Amino acid sequence: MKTVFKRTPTLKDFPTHYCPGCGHGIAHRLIAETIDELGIRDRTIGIAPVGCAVLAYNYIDVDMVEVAHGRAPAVATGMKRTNPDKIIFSYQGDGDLASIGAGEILHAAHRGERITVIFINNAVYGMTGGQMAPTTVLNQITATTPKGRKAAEQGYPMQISELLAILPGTIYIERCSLHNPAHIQKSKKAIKYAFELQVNGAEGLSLVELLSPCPTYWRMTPAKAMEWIEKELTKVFPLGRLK
Ligand SMILES: Cc1ncc(C[n+]2csc(CCOP(=O)(O)OP(=O)(O)O)c2C)c(N)n1
Ligand code: SF4
Ligand SMILES: [Mg+2]
Repeated sequence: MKTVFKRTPTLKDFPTHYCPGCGHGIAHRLIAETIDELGIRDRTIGIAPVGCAVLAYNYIDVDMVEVAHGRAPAVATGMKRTNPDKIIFSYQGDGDLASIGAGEILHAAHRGERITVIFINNAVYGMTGGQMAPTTVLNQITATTPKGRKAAEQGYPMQISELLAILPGTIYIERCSLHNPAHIQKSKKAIKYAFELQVNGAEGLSLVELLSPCPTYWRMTPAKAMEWIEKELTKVFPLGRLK
C-alpha cells in the first residue's frame, strides 16, 4: 500500500495532552513540517510558553527552552543575538503574549529582533481555566466574565498584530486561522514564509497570529468551535497580511 500521508520527522510520536478539537496540535504540526521542509532542524531552537502548550517540546523535536510566562521575546532576543546562525522561534498564547508579556513583545518588535513568533489566539486563558484574555471578544462568556465581556468593564478585545504591524522593527505580520483545511494550508504558508525570512537573514521580527479553537473553554463541540471562528472571531480579528 502506498503511504499518502505520514508524520513529519520533526513531530514526535507522542500521545497528545490537548483536548479534542484543540488548535495547538495543528499549529505544532505546521511548525514541524516547516522545519523539515526548510531543512533547519539541527539549527532551530524553540521557546515554549507557559500556557496549554507548555509541553510543546514533547511534540516538536528540536531544542526547546521553557521560559517564564510572557518572557519569550526577551529570551529569544538573547538567544538570537548570541547565536545569529540559529533559527529562533517563540510559541506564545494570547494570555502569554498579549497580556502578561505585552511589554516584552512590543519592545522586541520595536527593536527589530530577528526572531519568528507564532502567536496562538484562542481568545481565552486556556491552561488556567478559561479566564478572559485581552483577545476575548465582546459578550464572550469566560470564567471571569460570566455575563460576557463588556467594553465598559473589561475594555475592548486587543488587536495586537495590528499594533505590532505599525512598528518599524517588524518585517512581516499575518493573521491566519486554523478553522478548516483551506485556512490551515494558508497558515502553513504564512509560517513557512516567516521562518524563511529569518533563514534568509531578514532584518526584523516576523509574527504569524493563528486563530485557534479552544472548544473546552468556549463550551462548544469541536465542530461548533470551528464555525465560531469563521462567523464571529474573524469579524474582530480579520484574516490577512497586515505587513
Ligand atoms: C507570570 C505568570 N503569571 C501567570 C501565570 C499563570 N498562567 C499560566 S498559563 C496562563 C494562561 C495562559 O493562557 P494563554 O497564554 O492564552 O495560553 P493557552 O493556554 O490559552 O494556550 C496563566 C495566567 C504564570 N504561569 N506566570
Ligand atoms: S483548554 Fe483549550 S487551549 Fe487548552 S488544551 Fe484544551 S482546548 Fe486546547
Ligand atoms: Mg489563550
